[in-house]
Amino acid sequence: MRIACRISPGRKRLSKMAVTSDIVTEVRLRVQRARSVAVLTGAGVSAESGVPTFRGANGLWRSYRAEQLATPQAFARDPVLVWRWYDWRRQRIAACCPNPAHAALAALERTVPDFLLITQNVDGLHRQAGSTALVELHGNLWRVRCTAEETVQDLPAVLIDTIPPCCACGALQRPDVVWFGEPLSEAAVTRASQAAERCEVMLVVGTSLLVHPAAALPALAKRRGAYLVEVNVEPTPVTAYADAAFQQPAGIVLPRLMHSC
Ligand code: BJW
Repeated sequence: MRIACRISPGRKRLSKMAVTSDIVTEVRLRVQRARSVAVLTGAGVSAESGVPTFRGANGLWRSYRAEQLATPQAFARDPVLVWRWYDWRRQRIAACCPNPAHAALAALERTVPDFLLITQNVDGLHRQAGSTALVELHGNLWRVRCTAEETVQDLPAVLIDTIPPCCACGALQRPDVVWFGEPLSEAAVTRASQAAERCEVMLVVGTSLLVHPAAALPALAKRRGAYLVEVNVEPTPVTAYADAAFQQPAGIVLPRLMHSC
């Protein structure tokens, strides 16, 4: 199998085949030897499961405007519209299964003493694949939160009877996700930042790195001396300074990189 890859400026360039096997071997060794590994994932890691990404050709934002759906203002204006969109997405995701990329990351967790998977995804597929050292920075689509009491509840994988759903206290329930302009959980950001600061290797997988504060984590890790590996089908702002960048689907690259870990 051939993996297209780039190497960071300053690295000695080898022939394409040699670079390919060399860089795969180097990444494997770095990961095997690391005491501390952090992984940042985005929608691309679930793309091969059939979950739409946000941006790009088939991304959700192509058909829906983010500001009409993923903001607190949108929810205040039209909770029914926002809930219908989330219910539709839940139904889509309910039909999806974790793919080999999710599985490879769940397996990696079991081999690294200090491991954290930081995901921006709300689909729950990492957990379904068996990941437990996990921070869901943008929440989880399978939970609802009362807009008055802030209590959080799990949702079943069926269509919601009454849209918008209400809490026993009478207030509206909302999806337990982070919308634009809303703060992320402080505990989640602290855990993610600390993992980025101390990791020896960071894998950045399937994210466009356009949304903050998650987008700042790879640069933080790199500044603290981490070896940075990117896996994405397209270039991103990190590609230029990653130590290794694989421009192939995560479901192909990750199992290969983790093969002998
Ligand atoms: C594959 C693949 C395959 C495809 N294999 N790869 C600093 C600078 C600038 C702006 C800001 C800043 N700080 C804050 C902001 C504002 C804002 C922001 O970042 N805006 C930018 C858009 C400019 N950030 C916020 O508002 C955040 N809040 C905040 O900072 O609060 C501060 C505050 C403090 C105190 C009081 C009040 C506020 C919140 C951000 C919340 C983001 N929410 C969403 C929706 C979640 C719920 C839902 O799902 O409905 O999160 S938006 C959406 O984008 C979602 C994603 O998690 C997030 C990131 O997207 P992701 O995962 O990168 O997906 P895509 O589609 O963009 O990319 C997919 C990638 O996969 C592509 O690169 C493909 O190539 C690749 N790919 N197939 C490998 N098979």
